[in-house]
Amino acid sequence: MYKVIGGLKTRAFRVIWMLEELGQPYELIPAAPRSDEAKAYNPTGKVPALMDGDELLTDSVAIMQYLADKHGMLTAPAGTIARARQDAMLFWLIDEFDAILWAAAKHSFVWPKDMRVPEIKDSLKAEFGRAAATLAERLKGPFLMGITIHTSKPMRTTESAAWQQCSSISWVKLLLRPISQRLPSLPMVPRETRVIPGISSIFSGQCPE
Ligand SMILES: N[C@@H](CCC(=O)N[C@@H](CS)C(=O)NCC(=O)O)C(=O)O
Repeated sequence: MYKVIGGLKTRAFRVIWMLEELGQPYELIPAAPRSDEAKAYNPTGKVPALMDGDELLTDSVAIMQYLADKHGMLTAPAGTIARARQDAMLFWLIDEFDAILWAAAKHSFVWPKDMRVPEIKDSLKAEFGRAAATLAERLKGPFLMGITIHTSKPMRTTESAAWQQCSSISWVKLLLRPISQRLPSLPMVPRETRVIPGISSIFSGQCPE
């Protein structure tokens, strides 16, 4: 059985969602970022990590793509044009949403106060607003990549739904409005998340760690 290392309020959520979608059993080892438990699996202390038998894998997107490839679901096959476009969307989301939100989170509540540089948030806000407007333009229907769900979906929905609940970065919700208007269901808890044990804690107004 797979072992997922990390908590639901971290990027481990993406891996858990993927395993739920794949119908694969897993054991959750709820290690906090940088905890001794997390370091026992990943020397950097970052979560998530995944144990597949004796093999340790790290980085949520790499783990999700590995699982999708291995089980032959939720992804375009490697070596196809569709896969290249799927990867392009994923990497764009990582660059333009994940990285910016993570930087904003670090300077808002993750890092100790003496390490935060609040002034940086104005430019992060501008960058995020530009990315959100671009994403709204890229949407051609209710899903990012057509009607098939795939690896970019957990990421997109985690970022948008969970972060919209996040009151510490007040502009996130505002700047995602153009996307929400095109995806009327986006602000709501996605249907699939209801089956994940403990998921309600993510959507209860707490910011991701
Ligand atoms: N790119 C990595 C980022 C992992 C990451 O930064 N995880 C956070 C929790 S969501 C963490 O462990 N932070 C602790 C740290 O940065 O030291 C992934 O997607 O798995």
